[in-house]
Amino acid sequence: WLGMAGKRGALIVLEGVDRAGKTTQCSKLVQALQQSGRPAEMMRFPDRTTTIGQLIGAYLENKSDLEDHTVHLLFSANRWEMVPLMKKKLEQGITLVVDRYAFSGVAFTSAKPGFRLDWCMQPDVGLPKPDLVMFLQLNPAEAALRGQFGQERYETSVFQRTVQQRFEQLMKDQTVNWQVHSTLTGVGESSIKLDLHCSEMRLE
Ligand code: NYM
Ligand code: MG
Repeated sequence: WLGMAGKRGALIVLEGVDRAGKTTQCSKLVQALQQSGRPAEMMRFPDRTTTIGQLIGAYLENKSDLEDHTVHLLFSANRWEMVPLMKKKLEQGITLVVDRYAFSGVAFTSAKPGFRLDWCMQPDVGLPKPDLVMFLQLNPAEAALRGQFGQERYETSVFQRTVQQRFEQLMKDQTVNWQVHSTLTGVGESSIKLDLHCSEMRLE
């Protein structure tokens, strides 16, 4: 664990298209961290348990329709409402492993027609900036093995291909500490390098 000086926890985000295996890798990472004696907890976005999260959940399950800008802002609000808790935990020295963050917010909404990347990024400006963002790369062979998509909104191959392209655009941002991992090998803990100096998301 290079560069993890001081006692604040690290903010580690896992990103990727649907079915990339983020949830599994998040749990493994939390376990590995805990076993190495570092307090770690998992979080996920959207957090469907809050009032805002329930609106998002109904939308994703196709039980309600929401206007595209509106739901984008709800996803962002769902992150903002967790910021006080996230900051508290990080200050307590707890490392947070987060299943999706603002990058999913931008990648999914900007995959819809008529949405510009910079508009999509704006509501998340000022969120705690991750020390590391691990992008889980789902290769086509593996995707085929994982079978058909479920019933949730966005779960079509056509849409996911566009989402993947948006993620690739976002990964060009050199101010974000991106690391690409294959779903086949998963997230190894050896290669994690952390920079705990930056604190807020910016708009580049
Ligand atoms: N999603 C997730 C968004 O569209 N915007 C966001 O800001 C976030 C965090 O929600 N298809 C999408 C990506 C997924 C869906 O996520 C639900 P999950 O991890 O399957 O619960
Ligand atoms: Mg899903």
